[in-house]
Amino acid sequence: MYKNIETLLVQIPTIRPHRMAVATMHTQTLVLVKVTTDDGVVGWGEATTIGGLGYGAESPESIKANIESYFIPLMKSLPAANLAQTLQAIKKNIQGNRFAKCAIQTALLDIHAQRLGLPLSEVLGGRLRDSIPVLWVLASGDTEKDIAEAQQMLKSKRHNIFKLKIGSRTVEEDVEHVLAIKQALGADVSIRVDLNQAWTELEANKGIQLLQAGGIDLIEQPCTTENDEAMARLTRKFDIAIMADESLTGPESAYRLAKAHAASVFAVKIAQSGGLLESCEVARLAQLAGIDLYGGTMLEGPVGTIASAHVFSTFENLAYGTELFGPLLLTEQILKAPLQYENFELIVPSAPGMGIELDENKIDNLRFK
Ligand code: MUC
Ligand code: MG
Repeated sequence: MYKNIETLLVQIPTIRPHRMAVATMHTQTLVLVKVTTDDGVVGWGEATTIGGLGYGAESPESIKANIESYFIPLMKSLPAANLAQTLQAIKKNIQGNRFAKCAIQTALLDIHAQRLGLPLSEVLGGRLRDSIPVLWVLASGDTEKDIAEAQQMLKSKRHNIFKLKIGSRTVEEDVEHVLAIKQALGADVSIRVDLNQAWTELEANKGIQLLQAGGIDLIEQPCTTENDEAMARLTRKFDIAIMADESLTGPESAYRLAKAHAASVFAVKIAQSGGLLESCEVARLAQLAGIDLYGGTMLEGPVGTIASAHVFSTFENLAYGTELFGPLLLTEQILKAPLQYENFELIVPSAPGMGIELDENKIDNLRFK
């Protein structure tokens, strides 16, 4: 039986403003879920999103309310704390709510893996790597500041791949900004851009041509989620990798996008996929369709980040690496021991379950509402 299920909103300042086409973040609100079984095993999950309702259809407040009003009564009504039966009951009784579902599933898998005495990755099919590459997002909004930030990251061997958030200025201004950074960092450093759906197809044609000629490696979600046809036309037209991010909302959308050849790379996100198991299904579909993989983030704190790392460690193809830098963007990690980022990679923990220990005193101090 489930003894206690708690949803906590925790607000943490970012180390600098993080500017994206959809929002500028000065703080991040983590949505944490703590599940305790009647025999005392504790599992954690996370359902963090970006910019309130700016990025997706679930906000921190709606996730908390829906977990408290619908998930918890349903889970407490079940006769046993059984992983598969709980997930089946949630699937049958609750529509949508992918972020909330992901947080609950993460906590249940954490409990399950701890009971088996195995790292979470082994419950998901087994890890193929003990560490994964992590890029950094340059999003200060200022070209010189971004170059200085990137140079610092290269020097400290923390990141050697960079993603730039563009789409809030004109195509020409954005291209100028991106290519100035590419030139300053040199040919060996991979630069990608994320439009967060900001471009029309016409703007995308103009912008992608210039960015491809300037040596940029990847264009993320140039057009809106409603415009799979434009994404498909751009994928066909350009050699540069075109990645689906917001368009990917779980296995059904992965199947639809793969059939339409609407991307050459998928950004897999555990919350957008609706869970860790569903993320593995998205990856499998991509693999069958010959689509490359990238491990995405909703700028989660350590729980969502490490859950994602366990998932991504199992992918056969992780051609474009990951962006699991969320905890590094925050001024506080809320862990007893910090995550290990070294040599441009994040180490996937090997202790049973998720393999991290939360600092509940720190969490209590940062809780709000
Ligand atoms: C997104 O759309 O990729 C990931 C990194 C970042 O800076 O924002 C997120 C969302
Ligand atoms: Mg994106």
